[in-house]
Amino acid sequence: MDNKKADLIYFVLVIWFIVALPLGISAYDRYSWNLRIPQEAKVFDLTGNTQKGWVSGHIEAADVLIGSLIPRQFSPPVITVNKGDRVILRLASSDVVHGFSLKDFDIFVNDGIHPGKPQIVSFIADKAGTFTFACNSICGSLHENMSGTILVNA
Ligand SMILES: [Cu+2]
Repeated sequence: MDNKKADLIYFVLVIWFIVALPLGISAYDRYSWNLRIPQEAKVFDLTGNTQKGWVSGHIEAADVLIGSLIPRQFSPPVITVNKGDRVILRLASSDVVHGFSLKDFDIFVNDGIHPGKPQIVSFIADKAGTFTFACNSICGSLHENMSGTILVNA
């Protein structure tokens, strides 16, 4: 085999690794996340942001920047479920380290929700009522406003 051919094969292999490895990792990541989520569960995404508080849905840092240029209403999220539901919250951060507490259901994320490293919390909504969740990691001047509601219908 001449050198040029070997170079080309080597080049293709390197490119293949550069492309395939991250794709493989993210596919495996998604796969293993889904394994941890039961089919019947009610799944909600919440993203913590120092300016907007808890925001419903999955939001990247760039979306928040664009969102602050275009005035968009961010109201504290209300999550509505039925009594007996298995509730799964996927918690993410768009900026700094946030925390999460829902003390009525004994849920506390103590090691923080770091940007790029979402956390899952899971519980059974075994009592009806209106419950408040918050951020339990001091994340900025608006930390006190960082809350939302879980409404459990009987
Ligand atoms: Cu926070």
